[in-house]
This record gives sequence, structure tokens and C-alpha cells, in this order.
Amino acid sequence: LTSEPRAAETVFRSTLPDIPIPDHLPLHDYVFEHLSRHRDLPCLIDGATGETLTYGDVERLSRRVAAGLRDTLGVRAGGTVMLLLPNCAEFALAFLACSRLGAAATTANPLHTRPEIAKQAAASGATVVITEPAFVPKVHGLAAVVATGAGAEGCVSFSDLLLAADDAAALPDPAIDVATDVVALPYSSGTTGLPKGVMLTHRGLVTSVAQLVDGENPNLHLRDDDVMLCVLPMFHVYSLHSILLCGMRAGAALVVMRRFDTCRMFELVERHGITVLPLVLPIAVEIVKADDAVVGRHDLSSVRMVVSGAAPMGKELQDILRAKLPRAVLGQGYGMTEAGPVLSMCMAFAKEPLPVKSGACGTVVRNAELKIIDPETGVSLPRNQPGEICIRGNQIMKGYLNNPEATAATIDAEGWLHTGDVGYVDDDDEIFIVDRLKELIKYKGFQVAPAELEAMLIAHPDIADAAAVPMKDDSSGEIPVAFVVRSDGCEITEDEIKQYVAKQVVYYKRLHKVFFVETIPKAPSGKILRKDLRAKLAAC
Ligand code: 4UU
Repeated sequence: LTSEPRAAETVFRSTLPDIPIPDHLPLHDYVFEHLSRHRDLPCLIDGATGETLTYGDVERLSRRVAAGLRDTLGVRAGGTVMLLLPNCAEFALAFLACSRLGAAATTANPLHTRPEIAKQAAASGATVVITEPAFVPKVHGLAAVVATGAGAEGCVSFSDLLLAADDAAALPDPAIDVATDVVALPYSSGTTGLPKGVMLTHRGLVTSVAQLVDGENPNLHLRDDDVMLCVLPMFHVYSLHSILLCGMRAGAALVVMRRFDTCRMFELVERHGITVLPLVLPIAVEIVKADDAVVGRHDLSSVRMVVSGAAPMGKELQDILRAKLPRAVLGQGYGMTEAGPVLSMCMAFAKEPLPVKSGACGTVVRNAELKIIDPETGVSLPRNQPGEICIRGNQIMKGYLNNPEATAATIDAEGWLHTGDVGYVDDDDEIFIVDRLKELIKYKGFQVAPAELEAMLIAHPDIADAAAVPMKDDSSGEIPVAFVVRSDGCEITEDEIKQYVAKQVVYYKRLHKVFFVETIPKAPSGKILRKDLRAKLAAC
């Protein structure tokens, strides 16, 4: 055997220089590093009530919650707490409290069904679930339960966690190993299979936040006089990272909205002078669809930046949106939970902005390396050639919790994380995503794991085989649909199948269509040929 010398890899880097990034601070200390400057500035503003917590309040209250979780519920370094909350101040306080204790916060959508929650609670090893009274019946018996608001029986009330005196809450800081200790444990199916716990460490998240908002010329230039809308759910990594953590690091005010509503959003923009709007495709679609009369009634001129992410946003939509918000710079960020999460960010958001193209999803973040590989050969590709996007840097996940096989299938021996996204880097270093190799379905930016739907479908006695795939949709990005092979002699209908799935899953995983087929196309290995099914959908 002769060993060929390996061809040099084409590695893409940010057009911005690398910056020093703290590698010794736990996440909460990093977020509050500039507290002396930000103490009296508004941090969390409740969109519904206007109630405001300053940075000083949030720092102090998160200490108390930490003391409460430790003393009342025994949460310690290495422990796990599940946050099952809609957007609210308590989410932020509890997340920071976990960080203080050296515990991990595993986040989930409170609209998940009990079985979905039970699975994550068990797999993550959560000993405490923090939720709202309305969701308590879904979590009863899974772990100790903390409920916000009043009057939830059998629960510790969140307000009791706040009772610790400030001196008792002067916690002896636990020894946190920032390089290895997990602070956030979101769930993601990655490139294949069922949702898995994604271990994001203190250093990982500090790096990822710093890559966007730190340095002389930050890639995402947030200032302490910025007002950011926080309507994207904090339990998803996009909002958790790019709104909550980046916003707080920068000292911005966050206007917290529990549920999206176009008119309410316009009102809040006007009332609080919102300057930064982080969005996903369906919200952009709503803004574009909104009556000009409604838009015209509100002064939206404060908005200077509109960030879109979590799903592709086409050039056309971006152009219409730009016309509606003429004073705002519009661009995309590209993230993936496992990538820590941000891989690339629009350079028009930098302090010293660069021109960008519609449809691009940014330039690779600084202090990181990105390459595009031929999915067949693994060889790295030059500019303008589409291939699988891979990323390397301190920001990427440590791995999947208790799943070394899945970790090894995603992060290779040289430390490259393989995204399962297909894209290319153009002559100006802008990244364009053009396809997806992985199984994922993205409905309104939310992950739907085909394997989860398929396991459910195949468990039905009237179903012999099944495959779940994404179908393109203008307002949701993609919708989950299934190809189903009925068992011999069975007459199960499309509606019965939809109902059967709907009963078991959160709303966004529901099937929108069922196509009955004779067989599911498979490779000799047994792998579903998803490309063939997607092509079939594109043709119909
Ligand atoms: C085309 O969606 C996310 C995280 C998004 C994010 C985070 C911080 C965006 C901006 C930001 O600042 O994570 P997941 O794990 O839910 O989904 C990851 C997948 C990607 O692999 C890709 O397929 O979602 C898709 N995706 C995008 N696709 C994410 N962003 C984009 C995008 N264009 N801009």
C-alpha cells in the first residue's frame, strides 16, 4: 500500500479577524461580566404587562433561584433540571440559576405530550421540572415539580425559590470545569434517528455567543441601547442563544412575548421602540401578508435589524420583507443545535457592515473553520461547489448524552462536525444552503424527526411499513407527510392515521398528508431512499 499525500483541504474562515474569547468563565459569569455597566438597564420586559427586570434584578434573582433549587430540591453540580416553559422571565432566571449551580438545563416545548416529555425527562436524568400550573398534570410523577404562578398542588412554587435571603444566595460557587461541564442540554435528532441530548458546555456557549457579539467589530452588533423582540421560544436554541444569551451579554433589553400575534408584535415594536427583530420564516410570512393599513398604523421605524434563521428564507420573500421594513438591515443566521449553535451570520449585521446577497445565510463565524465536502468521498471542495457543510471550533457540542455512537457519526476524529446540510461558499464568502442530506423535517423551524413518526406508524397493526418526509410549504417551510404501506387486507384511512399520530405528538409533528403506496423504496442496506420520496412529492 502506498500512502497518497493528502491534498490540502479548502478551509473557509470568517472575513473578520479572530478575537480573544474567555476560556475560563462559566456561562453566567460571562453573561454578567459587564454588570457594573448594565446593572440599572432594563433586561427582561414582559410584553403583556410591561413589568421590567433590570440586569441587577436578573443577576440577583437568578442567585436566589439557584439557592432555592439547591436548598429545596437538592440540585447540585452535574444535576439536570428540565425547563418546560413558554417565554417568561422565570425561564431566564432558572436557566441562569442552573448555570450557577453547575447543573444542566434541558429545555422542551411545554406543548409536548406527556409521553414526549417523559422520554426526555428520563433520558436527560432531570430530577426537577420547572413548568406552569397548566402543564403540571403532564409532568406529575416524572420528577419534582416547580410551578410558576400560584396554586399548583403538590408542587414547589417558583416564588418560594426566590425566598432565599440575598446573603444566603451568596453561593459558594461550585467548581465548574468550563471545558467539560454541560450547561444546556437541548434535544435534537441531528442527522438521523430519534431526538438526542445535545451537550453544550459552558465554554461552548461562551464561545458561540462571543463569536457573534464580542470584539471590536462584532459580527452581530448588539448594543446596550438595543431593544430585542423575544417571541421565538426560549426552549429552542435559536432564541436561547441568539436572543437571551447574546442580548444579555450585550446589555440589550429583551421584550418577551409569549405567543406570536402580528398586531401585538407591531404594537410592541412601537411601544418599546424595538430595534432588533429575530424571526423565523412563518413570522416573516405573516409580516409580509399583513394589511398595509395595519402596518401603516404603527411606527416600525425603530427596527434596524431583522434576523431570520432556523429554516431557509428565499430571496423573493426577503425582498418583499425589505420593502415593508425599509429602515432595517435584513439577513440570515444559520444554526444547528449540535453546532453550538451558530455556524454563520450575516455580515451586514456587523458593526462595520459588509454588503450581502439575498438568500445567503451568512459568513462562517470567527474563531472557527468551515469546509464543504463531497458527501461520497469526504474530499473538501472549493468555492461555489455544493457539498456537505462541516464546522470545527470550540463552540460545537461536546457530544450526544450517553450516545458515543451517534457522537462519533457526527463529529469525526479530526473534530469536524458534519451538519447533514448541503451548501456552498461563494466568491464573497457567503454561504448558501441548497439541500439537506439528513432525515430532518423542519416545520416552522421546529424539528420533526422522521424516525419518531416512522416508529409510531409501524407500531400500528394496520400499517406494514412507512416513511415520513418533508413536503415543501410556502408558509411553514416544510410539513411532515407520510408514505404508508397498509398491512394485508387492512383498510385504514388517511384520517385515521393522522388522528392516531396527532394523539401522541405535539402539534408541529402532526402529519399533514398520507400517501398510500405498495412499497417504501429502500437501499439494499434497508435505508429508506428519502430522496426518491421527496422527488415523488415534488412531482405531485
Ligand atoms: C436554511 O435551527 C436551528 C438553529 C438556528 C439558529 C440559531 C441561532 C439560527 C440563527 C441563530 O442565530 O437549529 P436546529 O438544530 O433546530 O436545526 C438545524 C437545521 C440546520 O441543520 C439546517 O438544516 O435547521 C436548518 N437551518 C437552516 N436552513 C437552520 N438555519 C437555517 C438557515 N437556512 N438560515
